Amino acid sequence: MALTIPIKRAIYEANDAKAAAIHARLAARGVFTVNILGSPGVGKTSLISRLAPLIAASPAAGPLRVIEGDVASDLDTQALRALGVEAYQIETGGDCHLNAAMIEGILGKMEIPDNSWLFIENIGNLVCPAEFVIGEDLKLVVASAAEGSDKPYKYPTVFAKSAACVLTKTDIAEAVGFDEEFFRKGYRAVAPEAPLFVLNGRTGEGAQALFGWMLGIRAGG
Ligand SMILES: Nc1nc2c(ncn2[C@@H]2O[C@H](COP(=O)(O)OP(=O)(O)OP(=O)(O)O)[C@@H](O)[C@H]2O)c(=O)[nH]1
Ligand SMILES: [Mg+2]
Repeated sequence: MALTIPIKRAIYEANDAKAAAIHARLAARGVFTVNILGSPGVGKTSLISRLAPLIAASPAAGPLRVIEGDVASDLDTQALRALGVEAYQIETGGDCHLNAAMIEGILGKMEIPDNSWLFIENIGNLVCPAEFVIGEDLKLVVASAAEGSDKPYKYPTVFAKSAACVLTKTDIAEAVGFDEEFFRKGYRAVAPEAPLFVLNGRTGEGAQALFGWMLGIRAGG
């Protein structure tokens, strides 16, 4: 224990410094970086695929680049590329979160135009990814009806650190017994000021409201 704490602190401090340098470099070129967090299968890639056409339809808002984080496979990157999205894969080979060094590595292989949106889909996990900054302007946490209504109570850190929550799969709320009021109460307790957007990742319903909010935040609102 006495040894573990200083080592952990050193890991966080080294990561924080690298992430701050990444953020400074990207922000200087007007790149807006969003770290997308949430459990496996919650709808993170669906969210990106729903926002991508809205971004493409607003050329003044800047182009989109995506970094996909997964323990293994490039399935999400291939799915996004099939939609015409420029996506790049990080395979962690076992690590349960992305860190700043991984982002620095992949950025060296990417061409990111000035004023781009940079979406980074983190590893599906509600715990570790919340502990590592990776150069983002903001975190977005995705939660789904299928995971149950109690997630903000059980994993408060990721909800508290995110600028907004996106709730997916409410179309199957009844089938899975999701109590949206209880979920909202828990979320409100850990993130009193942050908005909650409902998104159907299959139809795209709700994506416009989320995108409008992101545009406002990016513009400094
Ligand atoms: N019914 C329903 N299904 C959804 C919704 N959003 C996503 N899905 C489905 O949920 C499954 C997982 O979605 P993904 O977007 O791949 O989830 P993910 O969070 O990127 O998954 P990982 O990258 O594996 O962590 C897919 O079959 C989607 O079609 C939704 O709002 N409603
Ligand atoms: Mg995914």
